[in-house]
Amino acid sequence: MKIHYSNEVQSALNDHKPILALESTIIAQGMPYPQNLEFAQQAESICRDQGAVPATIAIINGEVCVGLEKDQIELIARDPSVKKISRRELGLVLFEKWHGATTVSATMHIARSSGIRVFATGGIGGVHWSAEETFDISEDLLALGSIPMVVVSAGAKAILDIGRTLEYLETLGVAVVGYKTSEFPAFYSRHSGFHGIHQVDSAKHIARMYRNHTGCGLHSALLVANPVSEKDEIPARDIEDIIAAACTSAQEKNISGKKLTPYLLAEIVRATGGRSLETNRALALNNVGLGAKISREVHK
Ligand code: PSU
Ligand code: MN
Repeated sequence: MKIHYSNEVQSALNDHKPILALESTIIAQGMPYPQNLEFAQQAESICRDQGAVPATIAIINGEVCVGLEKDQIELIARDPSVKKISRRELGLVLFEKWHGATTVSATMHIARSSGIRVFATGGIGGVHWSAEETFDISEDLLALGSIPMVVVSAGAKAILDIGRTLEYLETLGVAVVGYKTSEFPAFYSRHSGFHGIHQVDSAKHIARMYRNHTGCGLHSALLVANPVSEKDEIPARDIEDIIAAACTSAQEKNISGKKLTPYLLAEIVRATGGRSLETNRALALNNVGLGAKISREVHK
């Protein structure tokens, strides 16, 4: 795979500086313009403040880009022709010379090929409600099962069946730890009701655990579940009905496949009058902050 590195990322690679991978589907399909652009810029500056070099990953004109220039981030944030690209579609988007925003699975693949070991997202994809009928299970899970990186996420998106997502993560051999919690967080909310995951309290310990994980010859990811802060969360009881209504509305409109997650997120933003967008931004930035700290520890 031919990769184009931004100047900033190229010099970080040369100088062996800590780098944090960031995805672009959260920008192009996960949030509306202009809040998405503001988010993408904030994510990069938080990362730099924490002492890591941000590598936002996307496909521009069929070229794999690790680290984006200002105008490229703007393109991803506002050009409606930017497609949502998961790992299996990489060859296709390169061949067609399209613009592509990379999901967790595609971002992990590219980051790993660049030698980047730590990645922060908002919430990973997983097993959707009614997956027993629709078979809608995100390729993110397979990438987590097969790429040995540290991935920081606010649990799994609350639009998913979290219990089944956790079971599937086990099947795939993904190591799951909670940052300062033993309860798997539910994206917008700190609590999911799924207790008993291993708690880790510092970036240093996560980096050590990751070294042990890969040292055992394991090729799966270490998923760090990082709950949104109390002040930014939407308690589960306030959002449950809204999520259920969004899922019903998607069913009625026959929205499925890769359109489903962006549709549900947008519906929830509409139904909460923008509150869920604020929470999404806060939780993703929180993950970037922790991801940058872990990346520094991993690079020591
Ligand atoms: N986190 C967010 N918003 C998002 C995503 C993550 O806060 O939009 C994206 C990620 O790119 C993830 C994708 O890979 O949602 C999952 O899509 P799907 O359910 O179609 O696999
Ligand atoms: Mn899907």
